[in-house]
Amino acid sequence: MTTAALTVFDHAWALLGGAAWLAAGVTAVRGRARAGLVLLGVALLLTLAKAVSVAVLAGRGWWFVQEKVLLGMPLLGVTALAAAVTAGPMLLARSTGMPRRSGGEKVGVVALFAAGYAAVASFVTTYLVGYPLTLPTALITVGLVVAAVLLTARSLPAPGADVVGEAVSNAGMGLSRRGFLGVAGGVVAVGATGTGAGLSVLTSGAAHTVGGGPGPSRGSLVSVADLRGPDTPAPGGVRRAYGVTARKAAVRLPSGKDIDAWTFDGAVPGPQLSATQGDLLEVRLVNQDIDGGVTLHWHGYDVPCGEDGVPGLSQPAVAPGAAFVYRFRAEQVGTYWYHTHYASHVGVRRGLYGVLVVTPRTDPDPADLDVVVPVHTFSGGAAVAGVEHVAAAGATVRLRLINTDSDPRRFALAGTPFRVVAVDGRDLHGPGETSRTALRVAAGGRRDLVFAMPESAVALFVDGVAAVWLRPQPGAPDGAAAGEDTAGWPELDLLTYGTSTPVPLRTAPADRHFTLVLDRGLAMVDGRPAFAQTVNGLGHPSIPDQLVTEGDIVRFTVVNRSLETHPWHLHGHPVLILSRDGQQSSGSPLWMDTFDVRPGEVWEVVFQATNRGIWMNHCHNLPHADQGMMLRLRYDGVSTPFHGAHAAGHRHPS
Ligand SMILES: [Cu+2]
Repeated sequence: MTTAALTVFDHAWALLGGAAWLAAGVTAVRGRARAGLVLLGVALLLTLAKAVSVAVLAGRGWWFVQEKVLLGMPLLGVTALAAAVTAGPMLLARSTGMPRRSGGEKVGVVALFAAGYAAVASFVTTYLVGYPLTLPTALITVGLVVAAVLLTARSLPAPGADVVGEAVSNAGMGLSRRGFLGVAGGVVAVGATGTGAGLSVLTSGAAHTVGGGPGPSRGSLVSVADLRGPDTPAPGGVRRAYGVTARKAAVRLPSGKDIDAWTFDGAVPGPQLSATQGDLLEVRLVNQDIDGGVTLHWHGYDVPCGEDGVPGLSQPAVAPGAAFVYRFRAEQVGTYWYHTHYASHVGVRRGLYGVLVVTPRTDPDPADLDVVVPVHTFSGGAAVAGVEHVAAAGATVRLRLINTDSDPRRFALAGTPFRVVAVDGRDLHGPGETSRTALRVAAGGRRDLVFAMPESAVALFVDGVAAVWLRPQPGAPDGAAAGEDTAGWPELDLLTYGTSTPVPLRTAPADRHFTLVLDRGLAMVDGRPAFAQTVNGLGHPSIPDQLVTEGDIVRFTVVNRSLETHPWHLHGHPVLILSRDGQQSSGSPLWMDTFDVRPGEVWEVVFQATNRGIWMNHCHNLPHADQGMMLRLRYDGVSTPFHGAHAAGHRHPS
């Protein structure tokens, strides 16, 4: 069973168990002993089921169960046991008409409620707090459960007295009528929760984590503003100057619908920026009328930090009427894209993105037809649909697939075998031919496919819809490709695709190792409490910076505790995939800048810190990033003079 399914079952057992325990308590108060006995049995079974699911989940990793093992299960276990040994005999005696043992009844009923509160508390701590469990959280939880138990005990009628009405009225209105809070309840509730709350304030606010490496040195600071690209091309390269204007424009989608888009140069996608390896790219961005601001971030391209286009971190946002010039050498060959990084959950979705393709200086095997497919979804439909190309039979075709959305996309190429020659811009080693396999591409990710054009039509399906057609001659029929049911095709697993070749980084000991546990929970985001997308229980900008030293070999363990997919994206560095859920990468070395961590998955990745700066490290589901799921990787000795959107302690403009 998948870890995600186990998590769902664990939630279910906790909620159903809580309901059964509370129902048993209410039934016992009402004097319906037989029903109470049945509910007690059901509650015990559900508690047992929860214990089993927690035990299995523990085998998947401590991150998935820490709060359950340390807090939820002990609370539930103690109270369930107490309920079984006190309420069990009492209900059995009552339902069989045996003489009542005076005094024990109330204890049994209170124990049933206590188990119910514990089960609910177990669910709430998992759902709202998660990993890591902190002492303040544990104190607050225990304090609230004990207080609820004491309140219940005080509100219950004396043994033999009647009945539900009184209990209910005590619970509901007794507060003002009788001073219903007991001294003990007050002390426990206020004491534990107050201490917990106080501790949580005192212990919050770590500025950075060091991942087992040394802390910050007192070395002289370099500003990211000075980490700019060269202003000359590499020998043999040329200077390629582009001007790109961000502006609002009406755009007609292939569906025929007109939308009010935010564009680069009035089109979506924006202009394709092309270069040959070694060229100098010089891109002058002008913001005509995009409120708030705009920047250009070179997704997956390892530019110097000052060119990275993160507002408030590597530059100020480019305000309406202002401009910014980006300069960097096109050293990396491959398929990339650029997009605004200012309130990007809004800006990219509305159209502020474009394509960047860098080709090798000498290509021994150039494609006859080279097609870029930047998939983007607007509320009025897709930006890629109904596209047609012609390539003569036998011609080499290269498709550059780019997912510019915030959700994963499923691509399927029907009508021909193909090879996946590059992932996230980086060439694969020994990619074999495959056919009738689908490609899942993370938000922000890219795949380059190459195939020889057959004598019949080829269709590229995106999420089950034929979006791009390639025909051997104009008007050639759809043929067999049209009828392919690509939904049933298996997904190509890149961890086993291609052939292995040694990469020293794979086995080198890590200088620093950071664990990122992704989840949802209550956390502060930009100074406000929210049901946030969290990293290690915290939301941006409260998540500590990850500190690295230039040259460090840095390992990430990325754990997804949540029930949503998180496409993880580190700026400025590709990461080498080591394993997913313990399965080692055994195919081609797999370098990615955006990897999809699905619910319940654990990824191990490694990279070398060779690009000085302060870099965003975030979920590329852009609404998730906005809801807290982003942090910074900071090189020792680097500072930023900018502040705002992505600097710590400032409100994210949106
Ligand atoms: Cu996410």
